[in-house]
Amino acid sequence: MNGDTIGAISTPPGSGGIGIIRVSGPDAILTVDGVFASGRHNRDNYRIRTAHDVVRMSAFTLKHGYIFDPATFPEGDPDGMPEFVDECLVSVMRAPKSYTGEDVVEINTHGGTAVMRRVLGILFRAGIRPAEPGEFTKRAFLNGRIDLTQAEAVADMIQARTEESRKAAMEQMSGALGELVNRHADMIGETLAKLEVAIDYPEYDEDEQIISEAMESLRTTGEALRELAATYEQGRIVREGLRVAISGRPNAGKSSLLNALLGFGRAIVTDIPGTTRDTLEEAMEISGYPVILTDTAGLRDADDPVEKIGVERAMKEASRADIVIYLMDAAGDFDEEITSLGNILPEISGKHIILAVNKCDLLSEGELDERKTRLEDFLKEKSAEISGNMCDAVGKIMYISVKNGGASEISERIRQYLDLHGAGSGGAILTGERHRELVARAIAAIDRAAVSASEKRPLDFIAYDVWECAQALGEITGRNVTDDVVDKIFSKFCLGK
Ligand SMILES: Nc1nc2c(ncn2[C@@H]2O[C@H](COP(=O)(O)OP(=O)(O)OP(=O)(O)O)[C@@H](O)[C@H]2O)c(=O)[nH]1
Ligand SMILES: [Mg+2]
Repeated sequence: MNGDTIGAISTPPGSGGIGIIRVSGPDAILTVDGVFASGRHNRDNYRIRTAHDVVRMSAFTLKHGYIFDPATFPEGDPDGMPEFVDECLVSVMRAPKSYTGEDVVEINTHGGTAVMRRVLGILFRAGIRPAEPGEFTKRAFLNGRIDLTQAEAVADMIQARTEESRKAAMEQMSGALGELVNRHADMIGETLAKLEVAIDYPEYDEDEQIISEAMESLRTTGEALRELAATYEQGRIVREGLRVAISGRPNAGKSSLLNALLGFGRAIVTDIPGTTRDTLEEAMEISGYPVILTDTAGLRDADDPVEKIGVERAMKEASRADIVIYLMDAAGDFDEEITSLGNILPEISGKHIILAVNKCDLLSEGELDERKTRLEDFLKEKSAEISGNMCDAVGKIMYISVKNGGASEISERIRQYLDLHGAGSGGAILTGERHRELVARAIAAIDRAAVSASEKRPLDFIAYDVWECAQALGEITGRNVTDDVVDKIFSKFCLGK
């Protein structure tokens, strides 16, 4: 248990209907008691000093009253009243049944900057200290209320901007990931204990049997961890968002598409090729997932130095995207369009590509058919050199008109992609890079143990790798982590959480 009592504003900065100041620690109740007068006792100097309105509260109840500044009792006037700072509601949670596992008092004041700053100042003068970012949640972890994955999920929940991100955070906060990891950590722990016994008592000559049992158990854990590791890609989309770059030659209608997808005129659109020169990023939500859309400069051999940089950035953006929407201008010089497509294909071959021919409204049916044939013939010819993803896109070339609602067909494609690659039906998924690294470390240790076993190396070799696996798993849930790791995790939290 921590000896000191901490306090912070837990609601976001700025003005709001209410603001919550949270106080946690052994002196939480007494400290707030000393600066609070219940609505019944606020007119009576003697009652204010002696009623102990907060101390008398039962856990999980609310009391209405006033926060006063004890420094403002007038000197030399035994009947004098202190200054009332704000009208408020106070709630009490008693250890160990609270968020932190300690005594917690929350003061709901009006949500103004001056009010909350003043109340917090009064509490600091009364002896509590400012909480560090994430310190309430850190105490919940240190006091064993939650494991480390649950604590991290609290930060994810606060940051979640879309429905799927919220769901993933909720799943992890309820302990799904921690339970899965702990289950396997326990199994690994048992295996390790058996190996250690065998090492300590070599006279029982059962190594073969022990090793084969150990390998069986390691195999089970290895499979589960591999399955878990495979969810990271979904987890990354949930957490960081799906990156979608809009790419193509100047004037293809990229910025028009961005605007149409977003539903407002974010990017400048003109009929002058080379309008967009910088990359332009905007977040949106599709199917409950965060999607980061990027409009880019049209790809061409630019003379203008600024445009040149823009084209470089456009290429970079395409190469780091999950999905590249490649737009072609049906009404433009189609030979040029096809040549440019041929040039960019090798650069984006690993991506999921949505290939769309835009401005089809400008062509007659005959003209459009002619272009379709040219493009499809070109891609067939190229198909030997292009990757699976691209072949997939070739079969699904879109002929659209952004002017006439083509963006909704594109967002439907993105939706389909997310249905396939998104988080799906729940269960533990890996959203954090820290977790991914540790799972990979645990898998690597299991693989090494398997090699040692098959090469009939001494038991301690195997035991060392099993230990290493247990360490990695323990670091995920926080059963064994260094203070440095814990500090680093919680320092990323916001103040008051
Ligand atoms: N007829 C027609 N015009 C379109 C369509 N989509 C875009 N345009 C027009 O094409 C022109 C270029 O559109 P932009 O969205 O600026 O094209 P861009 O690809 O961003 O161009 P750069 O920024 O120069 O690379 C504008 O005049 C748009 O109004 C469409 O589907 N049909
Ligand atoms: Mg543009």
